[in-house]
Formats: sequence, C-alpha cells, structure tokens
Amino acid sequence: MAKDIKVAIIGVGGVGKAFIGQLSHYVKKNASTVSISVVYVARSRAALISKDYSPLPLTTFISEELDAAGTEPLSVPDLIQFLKASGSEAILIDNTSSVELANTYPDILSAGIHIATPNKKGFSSEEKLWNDIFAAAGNNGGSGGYIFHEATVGAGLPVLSTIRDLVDTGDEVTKVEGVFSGTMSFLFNEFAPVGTSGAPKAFSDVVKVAKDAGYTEPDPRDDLNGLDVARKLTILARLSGLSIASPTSFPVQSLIPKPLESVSTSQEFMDGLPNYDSEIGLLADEAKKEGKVIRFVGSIDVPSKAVKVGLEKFDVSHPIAGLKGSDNIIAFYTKRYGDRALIVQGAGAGAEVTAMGVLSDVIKIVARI
Ligand code: NHO
Repeated sequence: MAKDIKVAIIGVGGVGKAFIGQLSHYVKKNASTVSISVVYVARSRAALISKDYSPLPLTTFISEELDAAGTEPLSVPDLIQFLKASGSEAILIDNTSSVELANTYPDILSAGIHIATPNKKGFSSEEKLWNDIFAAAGNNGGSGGYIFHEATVGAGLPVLSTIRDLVDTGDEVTKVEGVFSGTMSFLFNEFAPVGTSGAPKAFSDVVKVAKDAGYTEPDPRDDLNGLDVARKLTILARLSGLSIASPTSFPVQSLIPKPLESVSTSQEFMDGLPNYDSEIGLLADEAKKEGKVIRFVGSIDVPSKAVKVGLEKFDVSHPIAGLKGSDNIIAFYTKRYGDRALIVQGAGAGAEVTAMGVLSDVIKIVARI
C-alpha cells in the first residue's frame, strides 16, 4: 500500500512556487508508492486549508488562489493539531525566512511532524535554538520528527549531505573554504575577472547591473553586509563540530561603506555607492599587480576554531578565482582526502535550484518514514 503523507507548505514566494511545481511532478511520478497530499498552504496573511484532508490542487496559480479564497493562517499550535488529527505522517515545508517560525521547530518536531526548509534562521541563530532543534528531532535516533535543511547552504548543491557523510563515516573535517553567496560570486566575477585587459569596471556599476537583473536582495546591503555568508558558515562550522554562539560571534567583513550603513532607502544607498568605488578599486589593483584577484569568501579552520568571512586575494590559477556567473564553490579539506580537497561547485542561488534542495530533503524524509 502507498505511504500516506500530509504536507503543509508555509511561504509561497520565489522558492515556494518553484517547490510546488517540482513537488507536483514528484507526486505524479511516484503515485504508486507514496500518496502525498498538500493539505495546507500559507503565506503571511492568507491560507488555503483542506479541512477534510483531500489534496489541494498543486497549480502555479496557488498565489492567486490564496488571494481569492484564502482564510487567516493557523497559529503554529493549531497547525500542529490540524496535522496530527489527520492520523498520517506529516511534513511541514518552511519556505519563509521567518525567525518566529524557526523558533517553533522544537515544538513541531516534538509533536512528531517532520520539517524540510531552506530557511537559515533556525540553524544559524543563537546556539540554544540549534541545540533545541536537534534534541527534539528524530535525526539522531530520538522520537521526534526528522528535519533536513540542505538548501540553507549552496541551494541544491550537496553541501550539507557531503559534510554529514564525511563526519558520519569517521573522517575529520579540518578546513572548509569557498564562495558561499551567489550574489557575491556574481559581483566579484564581474568586477575582478581573471585575464581581462580592458578598463576596470566600477564596483558600484556592477552592483547596479546585479540589482537590475534581480541577482541581489531588493536592498543590496542585505548581500553586501556579509551576514548571509556568515549564517551559512555558522551552519557548516556547527556541522564540523564547532560551537558557534551566533553568526556575529566571528569576524565578518561588511562591504557597505560606513556612512551608507544608515541611509534609509536602497536608492539612497545606490546613489551614494559610486563615492566609495576607489577604495575597493585600489584593493583589486593591488591584487592584480601580484597576479591575483579578490573574492568574497568564507573559511572555517577546525583545529584553531577560526571562522571568518571577507575579501581575500587568490592566485588567478586558484579554482576560486576561476568561478563563473553566480556559482558557489565549497572545498572540504579532511584527514581522508589529505591536501587535495573534495570540491562541490555549481549554481548556488535561484528559486529552482533552491527548491530542488528542499524537495530532495522531502524525499529523504519519505524514505525514512
Ligand atoms: P520570498 O520570495 O520573499 O518568499 C517568502 C514567502 O514567505 C512569501 O510568500 C511570504 O509571504 C512568506 N512568509 C514570510 N514570513 C511568513 C510567515 N511568518 N508566515 C507565513 N508566510 C510567511 O523568499 P524566497 O526567495 O522564496 O526565499 C524563501 C526562503 O528560502 C528564505 O528563507 C530564503 O533565505 C531561502 N533561500 C533562498 C535562496 C534563493 O536563491 N532565493 C537561497 C537559499 C535559501 O541558495 C539561495 C541563496 O543562498 C541565495 C543568496 N542570496 C545568495 O547566495 O546570493
């Protein structure tokens, strides 16, 4: 008999919509072995609830349906009760960036409900939340629901599953380094490319191109402050066995010029940015004279417990220097792999590849229940 699983989806933005498209394909393809019914879809102020647990239609018009027929979203305790009352296994998909929702993961897991999410907040905030989540979860043999969050680092790339496999098979991770932000990757691959002889580009112009193309957050300061990368490093460092109090507990270089930190709108920020082009231009020139390029990277040195995020120079022959587009690259140095790192590389941002990471987590949960 097919496994019967109920799914609740919270968050129907870029990733949420792409996830619904991919889930719809998976549900059809695997109908003979697993019966997955989406019974709840919500965004901030509207929800579709299937009170009799019959499957909601998984269409790309789900946003419009939410507008037309949505009721008030359930509170988390009410959602837990609704899912438990179905009598089936249930998976919650958190496709928001809400810290409030992440704070409730321990309760959701303790109720036996599984979670798959690209939301970094639960895993990169205060250490207590991380500890509470994994104490409540069933991942390490406990009685709670399973939780997976592959897409919190490197979108659909197998980054977290790789580090878990390394550690679980007895290898020791000594160092992790790489480019962890699709936006930062694009900015520096454009601003300081390898092997160009033309006039150097102004950093502010490259930020403008990236913003207009939708590669940056609506306010590019949310990319340039380094916090997104710091959150990803926090997650990887914790999985490598380090105790990290929070994503602001280690050095993180912000690329926002001090006087522009407090301007109120993103337009004011963009207007002021050209005044600071010379500072970062100088760094790129200096590197060029040494046959190097600058890149925005993160690194974790496990033995010395040193985690840092910021600009570094790389020889033009280094794999990090040769990245293209908005690709991520993550190099794992371990006892087993020695000096030659295990490298994961590819598209690390975007709705479809992020949704793929979330769906692959759902598939892992389905296999375990
Ligand atoms: P959106 O488009 O803002 O959608 C968020 C949705 O959540 C909206 O429908 C909103 O109404 C709903 N929502 C918010 N709070 C809610 C609440 N309390 N209750 C109910 N609904 C609520 O965001 P995205 O782009 O779809 O992202 C969704 C999640 O995926 C976020 O946690 C984001 O951080 C994460 N994520 C996205 C990406 C990406 O490429 N879009 C990536 C990873 C994780 O790998 C990607 C990445 O790291 C990109 C990064 N900027 C880079 O490397 O440059």
